Amino acid sequence: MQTWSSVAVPRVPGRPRPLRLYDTATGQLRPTAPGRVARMYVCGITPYDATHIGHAATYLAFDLVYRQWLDAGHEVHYVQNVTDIDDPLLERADRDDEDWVELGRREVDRFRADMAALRVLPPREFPGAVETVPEIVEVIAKLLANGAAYRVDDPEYPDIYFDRTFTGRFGYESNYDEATMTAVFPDRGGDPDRPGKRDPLDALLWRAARPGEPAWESELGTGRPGWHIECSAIAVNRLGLGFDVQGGGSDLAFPHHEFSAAHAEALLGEHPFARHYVHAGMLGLDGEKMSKSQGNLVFVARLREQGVDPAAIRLALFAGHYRDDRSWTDGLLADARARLNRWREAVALPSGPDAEATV
Ligand code: 5CA
Ligand code: ZN
Repeated sequence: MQTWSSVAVPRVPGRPRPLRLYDTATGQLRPTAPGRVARMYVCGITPYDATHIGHAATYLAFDLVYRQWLDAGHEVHYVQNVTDIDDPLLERADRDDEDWVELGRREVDRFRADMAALRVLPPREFPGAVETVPEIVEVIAKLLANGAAYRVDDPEYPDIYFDRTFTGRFGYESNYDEATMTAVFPDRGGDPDRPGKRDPLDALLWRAARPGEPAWESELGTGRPGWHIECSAIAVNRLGLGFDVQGGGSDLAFPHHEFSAAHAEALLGEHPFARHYVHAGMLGLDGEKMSKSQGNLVFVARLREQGVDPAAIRLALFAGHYRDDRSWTDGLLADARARLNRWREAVALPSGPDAEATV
């Protein structure tokens, strides 16, 4: 897919310091140690609704990683996917009696406009799941061939699953124990009760075609890819194994990043998928979880329509620590707007900002 427009990155005076990031897998704050080309994969949107302030917070966190590496003299190979075929997209299209392709296209357009307005640097590659179905199929076929994947015994819907015991490392990325995995799996796209699975936590790789659902013909049969394998295939085919940062919000630590890593490691027989697993905290609204069901989503586009300067949104989201779960409030935005005005006034002074003044 096409990305969005980039912006000039100013040179920052002084010597760059090595970037240290908290890694979920090891539970440590460790320096990133990229080669000449730093490699980063950040999980992209599922385009069934507009970009909310939580998405923006996560992409801004990784925008800082990108800019810090640039400042340190690295070239950055940044890949971000678009999950343009998955259950939530189909459910929304169904609800609104809209074509799922149209819905996805419109929301990706809006996402691009929001990211450009927030001056988030675009990824070098921005592939959608639909355009990468052939490469995902190839990866699943290899997993079937090497015994990491299996078909359920169901002649009507012969879905393909991943055997989570295959690599012997399952759980290393999230560090979740069995009870926690079992508790969160159904809420995050898992299907523990699907008959025929070897283990309730095994993840779907290929969903055989169901009536009325979009499907692709392939050597695996007619169907569509599961979610985790999408990111796994897209990442390894563009960045290789052992890339520097796998990123996303903390809701992706399990099962999504656990399985993305396990799939790739099972495919290539090497470890690790990524050297750092970096997770941004969840943004809520006034202390409540932001969710569609609660109807309390704050959309970036809506704020922009209301005349809020995107630089103030950026500043408000950077007012908190990227890893903390935190709340979006009117006060947070008001403070950021005031701070932005103060900074702009200071920069515009003929004498420049007063070094003694407090912010
Ligand atoms: N397409 C998948 C990833 S492959 C997905 O999770 N899409 S998403 O649209 O639901 O989320 C896009 C990104 O925003 C993900 O990195 C997700 O972790 C992050 N995100 C979602 N909700 C929030 C939130 N409330 N606060 C912070 N980040 C969030
Ligand atoms: Zn992903």
